[in-house]
Amino acid sequence: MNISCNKKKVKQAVNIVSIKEKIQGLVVEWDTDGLKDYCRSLLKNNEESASDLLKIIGDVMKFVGDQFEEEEIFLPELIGSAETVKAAIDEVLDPAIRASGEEKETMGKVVIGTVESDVHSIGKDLVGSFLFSNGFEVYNLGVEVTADQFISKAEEVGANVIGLSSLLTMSMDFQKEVIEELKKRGLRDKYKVIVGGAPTSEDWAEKIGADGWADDAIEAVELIKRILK
Ligand code: B1M
Repeated sequence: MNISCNKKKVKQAVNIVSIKEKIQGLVVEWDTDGLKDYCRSLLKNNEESASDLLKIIGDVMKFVGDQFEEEEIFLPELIGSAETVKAAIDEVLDPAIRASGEEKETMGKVVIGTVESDVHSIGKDLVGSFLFSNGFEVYNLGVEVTADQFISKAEEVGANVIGLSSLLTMSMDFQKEVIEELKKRGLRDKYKVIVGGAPTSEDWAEKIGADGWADDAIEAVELIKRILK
């Protein structure tokens, strides 16, 4: 590898670090307009892609989550950061990904949501955006989604996959409930069901009879590509 190529790689790495620092600052300050404007300017100047910005924002939220767990910050601060991130994803990054993916042939239809009783949306939204940017048609049903809502939407749009997110130990059983409800309605074999979210695991997915489990958004895309092959 020549020197100029190495220099370019170092410059790229430095850029990513400074972009992440800037984004982290805006998120912890709850500067929603600042974050949206900064993301817009990075996209406009082709300095970063929407998918890479989503990855950076995911890392920043993990940092904020760790601070909360270590009691460095408290619930109101956590909510402020989460709302700031959500606005940037909903209003800037998701539309940018959708605009760039318009011409893509669909890889499959995925109905995704956070299960009943659980309001955590950020991880599930990242998974939805990554799927979309990889050519899937995504129906994001939001949070506190019931088994009936998942199944009705899947039936309505002719989905291939139902994706169930859960961030609470107490809401994990609702993932199982969706699978049981599919069985009751004689629809289990019609859909691939994948599960994810921090308290879930490969063992859990196997235990409840899901078709797969993914640790993060990138793995979720790979998993769905694999099981639909
Ligand atoms: Co909540 N919360 N929260 N929270 N919150 C957690 C999850 C918790 C671990 C914090 C803690 O106490 N240590 C804890 C759960 C403990 C447990 O049950 N195991 C917790 C709790 C207890 C609660 C409340 C009960 C607090 C209260 O009110 N006393 C309450 C729940 C209310 C309810 O749901 N009914 C609550 C509320 C909230 C806020 C509203 C303040 C906010 C959510 C805002 C929002 O989402 N719009 C919030 C947040 C932000 C968190 C933490 C700090 C961060 C979650 C997050 O966004 N992470 C979280 C602690 C933590 O994770 N460190 C915590 C970033 C995101 C990118 O990662 O969501 O893990 P994650 O998603 C990843 C993977 O998990 C995976 O890919 C994603 C991207 O890489 N993934 C999938 C997720 N879904 C997937 C689906 C897939 C595949 C992969 O396929 C379908």
